[in-house]
Amino acid sequence: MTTLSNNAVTARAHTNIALVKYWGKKDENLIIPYTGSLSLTLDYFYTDTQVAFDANLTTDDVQIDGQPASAKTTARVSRFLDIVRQRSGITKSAAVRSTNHVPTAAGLASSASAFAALAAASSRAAGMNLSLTDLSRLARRGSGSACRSIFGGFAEWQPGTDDTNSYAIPIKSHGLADLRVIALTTVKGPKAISSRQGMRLSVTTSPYYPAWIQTAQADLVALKAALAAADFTAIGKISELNAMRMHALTLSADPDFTYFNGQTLTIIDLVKSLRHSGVECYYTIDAGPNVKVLCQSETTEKIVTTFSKVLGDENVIVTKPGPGVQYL
Ligand code: 2P0
Repeated sequence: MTTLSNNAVTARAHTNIALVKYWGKKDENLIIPYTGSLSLTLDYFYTDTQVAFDANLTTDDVQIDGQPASAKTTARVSRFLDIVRQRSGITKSAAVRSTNHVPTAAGLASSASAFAALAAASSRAAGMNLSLTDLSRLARRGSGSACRSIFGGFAEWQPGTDDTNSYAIPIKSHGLADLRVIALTTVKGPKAISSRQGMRLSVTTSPYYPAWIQTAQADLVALKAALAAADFTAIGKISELNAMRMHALTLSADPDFTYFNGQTLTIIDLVKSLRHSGVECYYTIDAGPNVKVLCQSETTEKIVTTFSKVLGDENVIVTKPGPGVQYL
């Protein structure tokens, strides 16, 4: 990445995968969720973002992966930068250069790593020196899941009730060093409904949404106990069930929708048959057709071999727990 100017700041943030998911906002403007969520930050996929506030610019100049960002993306970034400008007192526009380190075909770029990196780089470029808690609060304003990517390893987003108390905290874990997440990329289907739209539809039309609030809260308590006990089986079971409960909200919305495609269902079946044959693994799925498989290092090779045959080597990526936000 070329350096913008002497006062440019560059930050790196990694993506995260939620094991107990965030699905629904109580406050859409401040991004306050109905329920807490808990994720694992991954080492393999990350975003590097450089920000420089520049008196010579009349509007924010945003480039992603070497290309000018679309008007819609630039407007979203500018709305976020407005929060930073308001808090820091800076009035200048900014140059933003962002690079996603994701295999090009995989389509695994994430708003979590993007807004975590943007929050870190832009706040420091504006002269603010925020605590990790305040960085998490700021990242949340860009994209809810970004508040968890401030931290490495496991992170819990505590829903809170307003801007001051809705942020992620790190969750310590011991005995889970050999946990692996295998990212499986499926064929691209028709453009998926965005998470934002999908959540709104689920909250406003699924008759199961109240049940989601209850079960997600119970899943979070159970997952934290499983993490404290380093109980891989319990972690896997809770994660899989929670993912399917989230996807049940899409199927029960009006109009109904799904993020799954045919390959998603094939992968689910394969994970279950691997498990029945004694290879312990579990799946989780976000707002798209790709699947992430949770396993331990000893079974990774067998699982990779199985899925490489079905999806091709380039669509099977092994990831490990990754670090929190860093300045480069
Ligand atoms: C999660 N997802 O917990 C859930 C599970 C997708 C499925 O957070 O509207 O991009 O920007 O707050 O963070 C994706 O939603 O949504 C997401 P906004 P975000 O990871």
